[in-house]
Amino acid sequence: MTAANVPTTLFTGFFGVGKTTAIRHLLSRKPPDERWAVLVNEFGEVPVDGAALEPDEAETDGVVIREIAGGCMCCAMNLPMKAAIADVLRRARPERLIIEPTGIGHPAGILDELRGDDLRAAVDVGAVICLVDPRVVQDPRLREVALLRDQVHLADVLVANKADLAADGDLKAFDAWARDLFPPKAVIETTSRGVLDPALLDLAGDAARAPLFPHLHDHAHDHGHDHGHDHGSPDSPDTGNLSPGKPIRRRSAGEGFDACGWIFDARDVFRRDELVDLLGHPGPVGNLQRLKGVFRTPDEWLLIDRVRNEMTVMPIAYRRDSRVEVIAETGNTDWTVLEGALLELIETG
Ligand SMILES: Nc1nc2c(ncn2[C@@H]2O[C@H](COP(=O)(O)OP(=O)(O)OP(=O)(O)O)[C@@H](O)[C@H]2O)c(=O)[nH]1
Ligand SMILES: [Mg+2]
Repeated sequence: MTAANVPTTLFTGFFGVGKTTAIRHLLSRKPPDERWAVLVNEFGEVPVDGAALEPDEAETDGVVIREIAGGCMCCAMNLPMKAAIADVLRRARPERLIIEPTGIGHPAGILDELRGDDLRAAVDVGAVICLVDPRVVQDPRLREVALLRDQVHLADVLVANKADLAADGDLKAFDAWARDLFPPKAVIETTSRGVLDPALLDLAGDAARAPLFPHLHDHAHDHGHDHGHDHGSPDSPDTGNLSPGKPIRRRSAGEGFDACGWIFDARDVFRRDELVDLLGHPGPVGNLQRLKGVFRTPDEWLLIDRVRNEMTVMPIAYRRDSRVEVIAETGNTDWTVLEGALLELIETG
């Protein structure tokens, strides 16, 4: 039996705005007897969101997480995304599908795929939900960067997340800006920690919303394939040959950003305080946009999550391997120095 009309929701928004947090919250409200699938497409080659989404043991029922690594736009809009959607529908047979593209993914490409001949019958595309940080609404970048404008423009639902970190003035500016957009949004929300009404997943989308910059995703190949991953196998790197002290390193680049990720053997144990200190001040990394990692430390496994200068550290249930992904604006980042510093923090003996 093939999948038909699986309700599908797309979460968009820039690096670190809170997409995964919102999805995690919605998963926590999933009716216990339903099966949901989440497809996460990350910019770098070493995906970490899957670890963050991995539910506690008690909640594993009925949630399938699938990651596609190397989500620079050329790939996200291309075969791997379509193949991954078809594959997850076929294998997981979900009753609901949630898709999180990379923070710089162009939603038009994914929507084209979802509404195209191959997937149209399988999915029922609901509202597109775009998260923004209300603190940047007054930042000219949101108005000028074509990609971010299209993320906002194509959304049916616009959510100001991280309201707890925003000033009243930011929230007022967000509201005025959001209400002024044309065509108008179906829903405008303000929230913190991604707390959203699950009913948004059943809201119909407006397929007539057209991108302002429809050719943006066609041009993505201009950046060249210096990220060297195999387009035929979009899954996480093979970790079969890992050994202690010898991490796998994967670099990628595109759209003005460089990413580097490492996966360490599960037997590598990192000295906690120095690790937190290093990732808070990671030396010769240019304009750091995003850092996500899971690490084994002597007492517990930690999720370390940094969005520009804001960092959080918390225990995590994931135990498979230590891994970290760093995204910086293209520049003079020396990844070798960071790798050396990380290796220094592995406990010996
Ligand atoms: N203070 C605060 N932190 C938040 C809120 N929402 C998310 N965060 C934190 O912001 C960081 C990034 O959240 P994610 O949910 O991973 O963001 P994302 O959009 O999925 O990030 P990428 O997938 O890397 O683009 C995490 O440390 C979250 O805990 C919020 O409302 N308030
Ligand atoms: Mg995410």
